[in-house]
Amino acid sequence: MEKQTLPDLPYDYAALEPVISAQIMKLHHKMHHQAYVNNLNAALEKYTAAEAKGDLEAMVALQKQIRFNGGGHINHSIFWTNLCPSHQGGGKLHTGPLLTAIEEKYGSLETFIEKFNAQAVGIQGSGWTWLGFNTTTGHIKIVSCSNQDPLSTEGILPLLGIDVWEHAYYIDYENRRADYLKNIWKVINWKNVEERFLKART
Ligand code: MN3
Repeated sequence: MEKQTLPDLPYDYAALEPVISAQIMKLHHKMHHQAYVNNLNAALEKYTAAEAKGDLEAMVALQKQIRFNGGGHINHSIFWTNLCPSHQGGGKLHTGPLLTAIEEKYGSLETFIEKFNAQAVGIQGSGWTWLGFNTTTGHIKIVSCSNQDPLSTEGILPLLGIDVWEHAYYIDYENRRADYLKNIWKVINWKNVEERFLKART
């Protein structure tokens, strides 16, 4: 298997200020995400070796590490593209099929954001809240996942994920997770979320 690599951010580290500081973005991308990639590659290498030896116990034991670090890599790779500076359109969703789907299900974008934030504030410990697309029902859904569990393992396609691990906000917001969640909507790349929605719907 080819080595996994850290994707570049589609904007500068300071581009999301003042909602998310350059300091957080740099640490989060260069240190945290990079660590998930490194640990994933190490675990996959061990897995390949165990598989070659037919060591089933070692293969099973490695699955926790692969899930955690692979999930971290998958989730952050989506998260970076879900964000964009406000001067490049971040935070703006005025029309289109995604807004229609949100309004059909939640009444309004504001109500959707309230419900999403209520779930995200309530996550105990570390995790993510997602807007996902359930391919079985054909509907969008707000779902929370613990740790780095990827939403796709729930059978739901990820459209928009918000990282509520403390490393995502603590330097800027300290213990005020609710303030981080209130502000992050100013830098949501709705164009990216809508592209994911249209792709998921087909
Ligand atoms: Mn994170």
